[in-house]
Amino acid sequence: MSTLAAQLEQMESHRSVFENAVRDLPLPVCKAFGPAAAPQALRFASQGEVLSTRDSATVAARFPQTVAASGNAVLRVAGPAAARVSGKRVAALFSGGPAAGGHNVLCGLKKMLGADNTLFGVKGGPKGLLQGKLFEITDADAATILNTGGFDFLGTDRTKIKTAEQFEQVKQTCIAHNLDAIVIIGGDDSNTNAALLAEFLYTGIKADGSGVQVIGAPKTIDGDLQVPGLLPISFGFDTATRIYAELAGNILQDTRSSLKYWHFIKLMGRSASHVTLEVALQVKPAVTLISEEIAEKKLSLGAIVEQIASAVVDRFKNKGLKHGVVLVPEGLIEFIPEMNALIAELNDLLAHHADAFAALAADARPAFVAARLSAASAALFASLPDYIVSMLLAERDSHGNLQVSLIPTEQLLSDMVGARLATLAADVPFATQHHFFGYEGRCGAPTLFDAAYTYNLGLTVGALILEGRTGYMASVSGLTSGGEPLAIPLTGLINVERRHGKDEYVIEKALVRLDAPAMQFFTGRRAAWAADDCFASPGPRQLWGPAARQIPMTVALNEGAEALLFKIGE
Ligand code: FBP
Repeated sequence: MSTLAAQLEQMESHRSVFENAVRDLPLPVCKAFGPAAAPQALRFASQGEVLSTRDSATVAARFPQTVAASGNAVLRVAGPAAARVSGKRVAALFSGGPAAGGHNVLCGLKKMLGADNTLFGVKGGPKGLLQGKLFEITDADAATILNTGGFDFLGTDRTKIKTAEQFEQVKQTCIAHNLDAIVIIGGDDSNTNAALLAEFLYTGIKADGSGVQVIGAPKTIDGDLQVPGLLPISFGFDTATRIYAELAGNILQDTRSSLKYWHFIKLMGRSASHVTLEVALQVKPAVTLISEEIAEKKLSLGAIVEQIASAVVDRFKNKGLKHGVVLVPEGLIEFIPEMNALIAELNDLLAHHADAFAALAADARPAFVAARLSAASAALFASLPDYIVSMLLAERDSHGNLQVSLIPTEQLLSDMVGARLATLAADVPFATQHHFFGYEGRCGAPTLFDAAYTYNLGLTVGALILEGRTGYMASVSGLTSGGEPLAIPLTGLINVERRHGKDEYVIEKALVRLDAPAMQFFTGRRAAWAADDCFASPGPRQLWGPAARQIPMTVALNEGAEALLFKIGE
């Protein structure tokens, strides 16, 4: 075999030139942990910051043990741990959609637990926990997965642990593996599940009557798990938005080169428009829709179409431009008031008539639903193209959410803009292309920001477990000023929300605030971006060199940072 052929074979199974190099990338750690080579365990204490929500009283009644223990107080570092804890058995799992940096949470956790405690990985997400699919994570495993993207080391799923039987199964897994702690690396729903498990497992699990600790870690590319002043962003957001921004930047460059297309780009992010706002700030396209603004201004579908059509006409008439880019947030459809009312009716209807609906043939379902809708919603439903109707009736995910990633809003908008232009300005050229950037961004190699952030999150999770804490989500704040590990009491974030026709405990999604500095900056610039080509091409993400330490622009603006650089450990 030639030398080249041998080299190529050696690259199989995550051994590309890049993957080999990236494993050696040094990661900074927050000063509180001491030397990066041997991070120290920590002692946490409350400084009197107590969290509350509008439903705190109801939550306290549902979570009496964890609320009594934490007092819903935030924990900050009080110094190094007094003594080394050993013999703990900890199981960690991924929950929900993948996000870059998950592997580094495991690596940071493994490093903090050290050789005298045991870390298990749970295969296949919460379902794997129910089934007891645990295996020990070794130092060699951690060295292999360090700085690599994806969740493929463990896998993930969207099982929500909600029935008494499921809680009992978790208990049996804890007993069978003699666990001391469970780590749930997930988004808002998964961290709500972590709070429920922390309460359920609080006492009486082990032979001596003690419980099993539960700690969450904030993951989701959507960026909608944020706590002002305490959790600036969830991990995975930076990597996903940098990947989308690179692709959108390439498309903008193409529009200016080929001079003939309007590209409609839908961006993942579920309900919140954080991803879309971040990509817009990075590439400066002609039109960007922000769902939260559309809801606030109560813009109808027709008004949104009118707005895009005007931009198309103005760019052509004023500058002769036949091209442009429209960014569309994934969850837009739920924020258009008349669509939101329709979806709410559909959610209730599908929950209450689940069996009858499931028994129908696919082509009979729209009529079954239409007959049970209010007059306004039925009229809207009848006006929508088949490709939207079938997706509105598609199965909800296990948390009761409409699967917005399946709805081709970008196609709907461009079809409607095309139809509007035919009557408004038939002389204006309007050729279109459509894209959906979503899955491409979830499993890429983490940016240096996500790699460092998640490693420090893992260290924080480990320190909380060694200190015996339960019912908290680990966080690292102060990302542009050194980084500060802290713990947020999960019950301090929980509200009661109507889902699937029932009241449920949830951590509310953090949506884009119209008065947030990042949004304000965007609204101040967007008219200029619409009038002419002002785009920037952010290029591929960098792990070495001057562009490596960039942080998300929305985070920098919202946190009042002085520059676009993260400074963990400095
Ligand atoms: P999480 O909130 O679980 O991290 O999921 C994020 C996400 O990527 C959303 O942006 C998207 O709507 C959804 O997952 C897609 O889910 P699925 O992987 O089940 O298709």
